[in-house]
Amino acid sequence: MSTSLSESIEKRAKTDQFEAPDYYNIDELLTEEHLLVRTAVRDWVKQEVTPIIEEYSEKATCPLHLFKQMGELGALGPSLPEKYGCGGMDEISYGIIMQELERGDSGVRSMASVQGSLVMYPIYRFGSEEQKQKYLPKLATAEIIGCFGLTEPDHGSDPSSMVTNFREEGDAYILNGAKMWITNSPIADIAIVWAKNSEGIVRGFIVERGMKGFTTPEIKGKWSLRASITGEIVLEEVRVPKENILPHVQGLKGPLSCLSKARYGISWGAIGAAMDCYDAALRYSKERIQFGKPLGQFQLTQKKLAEMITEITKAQLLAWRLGTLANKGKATPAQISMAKRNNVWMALQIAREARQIHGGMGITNEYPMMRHMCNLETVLTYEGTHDIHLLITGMDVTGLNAFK
Ligand code: TGC
Ligand code: FAD
Repeated sequence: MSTSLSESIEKRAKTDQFEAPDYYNIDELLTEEHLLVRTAVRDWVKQEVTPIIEEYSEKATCPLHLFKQMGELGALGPSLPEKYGCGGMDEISYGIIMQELERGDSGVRSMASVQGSLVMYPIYRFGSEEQKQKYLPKLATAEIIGCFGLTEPDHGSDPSSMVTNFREEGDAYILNGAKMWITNSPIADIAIVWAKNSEGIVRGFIVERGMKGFTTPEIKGKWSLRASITGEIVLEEVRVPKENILPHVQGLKGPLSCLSKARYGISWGAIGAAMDCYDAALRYSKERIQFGKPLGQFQLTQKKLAEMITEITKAQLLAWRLGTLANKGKATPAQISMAKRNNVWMALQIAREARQIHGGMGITNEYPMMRHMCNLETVLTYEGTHDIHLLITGMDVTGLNAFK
């Protein structure tokens, strides 16, 4: 490592003075286990993510070495059972882990969300016992990396129109098609791929790296989520053994159930990004002097900070309540949509306001707002766009379906 890089890493490690806001004493609603998990992940983010993340983002490179460390932390599949090498934690702990990871960077949270909620969860929920034993322990430690292929070049918000298809041939299924915008695909050892048969029935498959006809070109040129690697999945007559189909689900509710799990995590994760921006802005507003007084003494700055903490507090309460429902298995997909939509939008607005409070300095990599802001444009789009989630709420309250 060059001296200047190691110096800058050391400086960033020292300057991560993050203090999480808790205006409504929400910590009192958390258990000792929740607080322990939070401390472990928060400390890890300070030591391992903050010092390097600007550099990796600028270079549009994924910090792959963090996967194994996240495995050791128990951040991959935290709420899946211990008997498969997973954390066996509750849904609030899972949410808190996502919050702390996204406080570091949305791309780092994405690495964990995809592995845990979109790869391990479908194998756990819809896989055979053999599949669970074969893949889950290795995914939990990041010995292998997975990705989730639902979106296609011509079918994003409307996955029911997917054209990726499979047919039966002897002891295998033959897959053809293409998936687009797939987090981790270029580095993945396995891919959960959703495809339709000639009758239009959607099934999930575990496709392994090395199967002939399976390729994963990288998508370059992203201004957002630059520390996360994204690619395509191309399937050309890929022969997938019959034992690699997910036996226990048919239809679109398979992939959509996985999305519910991941969207829940994002509703917590976005709070982390918002807290990081608010914390930076609050500190800066007390330090920066203009017109002979700190920025924080101007009413307009106070308005910005007061609105930020109000919105963060509302989002924290929404996530906590959703977590208590999820622990009882009672969080509905529509409730999850509301929290994902509200909390991501809230975080994006806070990133913008916090950037404004920093003036010109706010556009530099000395502060995290621009990186969070750019990342949050993706978070607003993936796992169902802002408007798709609004229409899910609209459908839930009216009983009328805007999609059909
Ligand atoms: P629809 O007829 O409403 O539903 C089909 C079946 O699925 C059930 N269902 C759900 N089940 C569990 N969780 C959910 N969230 C569910 N939503 C629907 C539904 O009950 C039904 O079941 P059944 O038994 O009756 O068959 O389906 P639709 O085709 O009308 O679609 C509705 C719509 C638009 C809401 C859905 O397609 C949608 O959510 N679209 C958005 C697509 C999306 O979110 N894509 C995300 C791709 S993955 C990703 O972005 C990963 S980023 C990862 C990272 O890096 O962090
Ligand atoms: P479109 O569906 O074309 O939507 C374009 C615009 O039209 C949006 O504003 C949308 O809200 C609006 N729109 C669409 N339909 C309606 C409607 N009925 N009413 C009103 N407005 C509508 N997918 C995966 O499967 N796996 C992954 O790992 C994954 N990772 C991703 C990583 C990144 C960095 C990104 C950017 C995306 C990722 N995605 C992944 C894909 C993501 O889920 C899709 O981008 C998203 O679902 C939107 O699809 P689309 O981009 O095709 O936009």
